[in-house]
Amino acid sequence: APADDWWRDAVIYQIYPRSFADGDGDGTGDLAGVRAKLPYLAELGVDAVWFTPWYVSPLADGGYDVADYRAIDPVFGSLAEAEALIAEAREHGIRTIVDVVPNHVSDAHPWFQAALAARPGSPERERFWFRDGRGANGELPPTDWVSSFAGGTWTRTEDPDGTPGQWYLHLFAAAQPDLNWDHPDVRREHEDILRFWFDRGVAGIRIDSASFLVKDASLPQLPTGVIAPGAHPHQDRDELHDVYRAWRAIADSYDEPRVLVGEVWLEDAKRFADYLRPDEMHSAFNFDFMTRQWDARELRESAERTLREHEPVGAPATWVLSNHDVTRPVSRYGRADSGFAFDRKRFGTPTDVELGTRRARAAALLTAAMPGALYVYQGDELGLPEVDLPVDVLQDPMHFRSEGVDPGRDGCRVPLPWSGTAAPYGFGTADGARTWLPQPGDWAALTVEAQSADPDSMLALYRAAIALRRERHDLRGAELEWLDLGDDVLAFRRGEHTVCIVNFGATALPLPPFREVLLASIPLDGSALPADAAVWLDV
Ligand code: TEU
Repeated sequence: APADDWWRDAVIYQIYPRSFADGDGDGTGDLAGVRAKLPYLAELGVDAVWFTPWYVSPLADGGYDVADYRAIDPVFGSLAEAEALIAEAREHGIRTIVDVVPNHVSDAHPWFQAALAARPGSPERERFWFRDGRGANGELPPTDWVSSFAGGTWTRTEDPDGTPGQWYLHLFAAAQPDLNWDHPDVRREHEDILRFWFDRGVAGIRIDSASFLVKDASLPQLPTGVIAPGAHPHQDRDELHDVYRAWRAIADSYDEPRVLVGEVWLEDAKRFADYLRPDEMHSAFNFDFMTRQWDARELRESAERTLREHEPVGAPATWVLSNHDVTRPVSRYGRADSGFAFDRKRFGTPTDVELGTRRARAAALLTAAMPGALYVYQGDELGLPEVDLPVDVLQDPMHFRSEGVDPGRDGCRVPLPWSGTAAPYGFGTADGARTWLPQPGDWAALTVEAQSADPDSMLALYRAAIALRRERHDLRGAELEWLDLGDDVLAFRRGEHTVCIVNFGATALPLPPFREVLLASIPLDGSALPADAAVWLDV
């Protein structure tokens, strides 16, 4: 493929900077840490890294509350370091994707501070959604919309004299006021932010909450019953496409075109595909796959649907087993119901980590054999489980949903173990430094150091799979042919000579004739594929 098309079959590694690697030893990850680990990423074989937000932020939502989009938070480093990192990564053959958060800003952002200090109806307030409340004294929120985090989507402000004032809209936490995308300042500002990062050599952007942004300015109540496509007051509105067309034009204006990857959550296949039109985003995350159970029929249906949806628009499919918002695969695949990625309420239900690990290994081979781009969330290549953290250390605003029944998303955000046999496992080395979230005491065998020495480790499997994917021509194309090897089996051919088989059944599966085993998720005994295992064959 031409270099400009690198994103079509890339392996993209997601870095959550707070928890990846700690260069200054204060227990929080940083850019110095990432720079020191570039050889690790190069050896893993990834084509690009995507950084979740590294900008100046109060970190009320792990950085998805941005106070300054053009500067790096001092806890992570400086802009000069980010520029050095982008250039050094490129020398290792690794491109950089940054997260752009357009739906909202931090309540510490100067625009919001100015809006709070200004009068109702002032130009400063028009960049957000400030409204009077309902009720005799404005004591009721303007609408009954429900936040993705806790409670409603409106918070009441105080006037300078301390009396209750207007309300402002936030689809997420109260610390994340929503921007008004009808306002020209908001559009212009984000176009400038894009150029700012593209000019610094980033190869693309990941667009946060990309189907929100635009709201019905009349701010109606949510209709009851089924909402027709395009009729939702704050999701997937038609005007969004103008925003992304403008962004695409900016991305395409560079000699080496920049890539737009959207976080687009939509049930409707047609509406989803609209974001992938040739003059909009290059690609969007496919979340359907990770919300499915460990079941051959479900996963095949999901994969078929994804490939079918992408084909007509010419965009590559993407494969995502997890990210910083969902339960780690090793834990969810080890549950009796083999786990829906978002249902953390069942977090307390027992997990068989050994079974989960076995399945997560098979899932790694399954997704790495699919046509399209593969996303790997940091730590999944080490087979880290979800961590059952004590309630008093939880920081995620989502934790407060359901009165604390939901532990939130911190369990998949624990700092990575690099070396040694006890916490902090090479993360946060300064005297007495504690990692920002505590690591479990039993991670000695999961460190990069330990796994690098073990040819059967999860890390070794990921390295081998990514290397084969890169070398083997069959695994580069867009075609996939399903093979029928039984109800509990998922099998497909890629190119002429490569077959991937996953056995979801309870008993070993006799393999069809083959020339060579290219890679197996567990050691094979003769020519049978054990339960919960996957294999790549040369046929
Ligand atoms: O997530 C968007 C989103 O829709 C979330 O509500 C998601 O459904 C939830 O996290 C699933 O558990 C993005 C980011 O990925 C997330 O980390 C941020 O908190 C959110 O936007 C707000 O910026």
